[in-house]
Amino acid sequence: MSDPREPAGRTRSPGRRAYGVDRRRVLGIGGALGALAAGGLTTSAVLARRPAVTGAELRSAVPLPDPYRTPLPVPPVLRPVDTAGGTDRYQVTQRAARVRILPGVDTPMWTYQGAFPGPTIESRRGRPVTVTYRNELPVPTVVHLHGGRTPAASDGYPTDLVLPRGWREPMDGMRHMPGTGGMDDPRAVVTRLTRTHTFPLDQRPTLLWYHDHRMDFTAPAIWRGLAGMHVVRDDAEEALGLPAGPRELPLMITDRAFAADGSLAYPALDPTLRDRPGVPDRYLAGVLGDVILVNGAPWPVHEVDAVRYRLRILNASNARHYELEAVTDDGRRLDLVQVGADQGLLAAPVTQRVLPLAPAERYDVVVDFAAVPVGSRVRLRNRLGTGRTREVLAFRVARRATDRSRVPRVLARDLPAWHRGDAVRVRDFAFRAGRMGGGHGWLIGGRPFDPARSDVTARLGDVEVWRLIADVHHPVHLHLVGFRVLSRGGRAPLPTDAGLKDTIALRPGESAEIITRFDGYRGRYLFHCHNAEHEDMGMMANLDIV
Ligand SMILES: [Cu+2]
Repeated sequence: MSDPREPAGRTRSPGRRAYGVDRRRVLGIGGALGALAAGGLTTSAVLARRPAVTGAELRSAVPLPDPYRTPLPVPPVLRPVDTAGGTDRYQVTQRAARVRILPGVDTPMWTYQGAFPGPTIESRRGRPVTVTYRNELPVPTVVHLHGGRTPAASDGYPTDLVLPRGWREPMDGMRHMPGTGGMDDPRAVVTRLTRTHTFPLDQRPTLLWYHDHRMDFTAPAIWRGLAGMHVVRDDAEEALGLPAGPRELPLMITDRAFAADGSLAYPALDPTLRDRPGVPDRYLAGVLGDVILVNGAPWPVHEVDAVRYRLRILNASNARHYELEAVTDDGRRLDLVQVGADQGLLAAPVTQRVLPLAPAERYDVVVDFAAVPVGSRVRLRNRLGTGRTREVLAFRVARRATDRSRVPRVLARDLPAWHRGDAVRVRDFAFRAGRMGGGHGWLIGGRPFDPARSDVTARLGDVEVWRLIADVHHPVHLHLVGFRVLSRGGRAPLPTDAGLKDTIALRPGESAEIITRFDGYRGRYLFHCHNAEHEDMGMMANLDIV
């Protein structure tokens, strides 16, 4: 039987780790659908069931706080070290730190600048930013700015590692490199200790986020704390009069689980995250935690005035999906007026009652607390959760106040209007578990990721339609470009598909069509599933823009 994972034309150098066999072995792929297949279900039976949850939940072994006691933190905005010459220059150190997440106990984490989430970077559209990342962690790192329109050299390709001091391996590409699943990647650009990324930020204003993207180890690295937010602003958006200042809240939602000593629980096969990637079979569909954190605080509460607030919501969870609704103490659901999507403002506001939020998706919504009695609460709840994971965040309405904010009927006129007829190509991609050697893996088009293989070559400036289909939940993310959703399941897109996206949540068994223009920069980029465990277990592909 031919092995579709063995790319044609690649030679195997003597002594090199055999890519296919070794990677399969280190991932323990023999039961990649273990979590779904528990109880002896076959793959087809699992797919027929269309599970509501993709992933398995870890249980914390430490007493958990009651919801809505911890104040909501807002990550500090990072100050540039230099602003000369029209560029804002930042320095960020990746280091281990003890972070107070649960009351009375510190949690050892891997952080940007000692905090979780990392500091927020605020920038202006078209004003370049450079960030020098310094790696003081014990393992290689890679930083990707999710949603950034970034030159390839600064995009954080998974093999463009920054090695820590003392890490032993050759610098020429990825040959025999420990901690990469035995992958070779001759195009990798590896540095030691630091790397400076250049972000032109010539893009629509929106909420981006930065996170680790290291080959095979993205999921545990993000889980340990390597994630932060980045807001891009411009004058036109500020002139709209949306709620601002303390009435604009960035909200990074994550789920985590904690061991008895307060440390983070995560089922890594190699807890050092040095050599052997992957998780036990039970967690191969994704790792879920039983504690919901917003900006790093468990089920926090935030005091608000009885006015409009702009909530900039990011799901930075590895695998957990949410369906958020805003519910008053007397059981009324408040409107969530969506003004923006992953890639910035909508053309016009769309009133939502529920926000389906897949990993890496963002929603920019305005919620009006004016009709909520002072002294009562509005809870942001997750309809997909059970027990405590139904709870996310509460707002306590403290006082009446004047409100000069508004939500204009027209928000933006610069949304791309691509039509099917503009597309020079239609491509099909299936995101599925599949046969991989003797077991299952997470595959795109039947193949697991190989950095050295060419998967998609697109011409700069071309418009393409991509047809995507999924078996279980797969949030599909394209680097570099935003896209619009043309259809879902052969029908019109959902109201929550409005605007310009960079991540689309495919639900079990669902197909969708997206349209995009490969615009910006030439070079090697990626598209992948943003279930972080799937991504680490093969569900990525190269996107070469030429
Ligand atoms: Cu996936």
